[in-house]
Amino acid sequence: MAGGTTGIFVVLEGVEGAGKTTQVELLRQRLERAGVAHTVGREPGGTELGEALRTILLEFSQGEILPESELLLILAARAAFVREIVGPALERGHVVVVDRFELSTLAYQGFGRGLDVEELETLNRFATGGLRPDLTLLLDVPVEQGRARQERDGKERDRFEAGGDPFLERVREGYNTLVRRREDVILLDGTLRSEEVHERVAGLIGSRFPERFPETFTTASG
Ligand code: T5A
Repeated sequence: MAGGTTGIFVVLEGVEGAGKTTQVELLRQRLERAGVAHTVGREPGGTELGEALRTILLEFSQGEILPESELLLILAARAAFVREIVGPALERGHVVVVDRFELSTLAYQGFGRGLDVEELETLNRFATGGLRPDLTLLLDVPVEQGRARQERDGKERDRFEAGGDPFLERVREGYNTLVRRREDVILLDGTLRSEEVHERVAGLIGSRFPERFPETFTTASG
């Protein structure tokens, strides 16, 4: 288990509009129905400091944020999130489900912004104190499909989305490179219907950690 604790740490990843938030919510509902103690969160965010930094990261418009500064703001939020939320929840034996974590940093700040990926891994370890997810599920959708979903919602472009398609294409390719390097990251087809993606997510988690979930967790609709 992550960091020698008793809980399970699961992360949802993917480009904008891949369906992470939807899947975190469906999973939260299913964990609740199954009576499994859980904590959900998102990055950047999850703590008072993290949410304040999230506002800067997504909305700052008074000038440029350099990639190095962006990285350090993200890591500052992560350091708080891990120590105040994730670590204590894992200690209590919770299943912790998080919308984005360190893989986002490698994909966005590494492959997207061009910072050195190995250096990012070192800095990530500093921010997390070495805590790693037990399982990361990468929802893959084409960039234009993710954007179309957001446009359908009327969502305004944030500072990352303003990077445009070439930036987001590098991020998506980065994710797909990382998934080939990492055994703890599993690729899922995010273009399927939400309910279908959810059944796959629940099935994967249930079969990966059978000791933690009642059998009903993996059967249809939990
Ligand atoms: N960031 C973050 C970094 O650069 N580095 C880091 O280390 C970290 C942690 C956070 C930003 O921060 C950056 C990356 C991000 O740009 P965010 O708002 O948390 O921003 O992330 P977004 O990806 O922009 O969030 P979205 O909410 O837009 O995307 P989701 O969560 O992937 O998508 P979701 O679930 O909200 O769905 C979007 C729409 O699609 C529909 C939903 O109903 C919704 O309308 N949908 C589907 N439609 C059809 N089929 C499906 N399977 C669907 N799933 C969802």
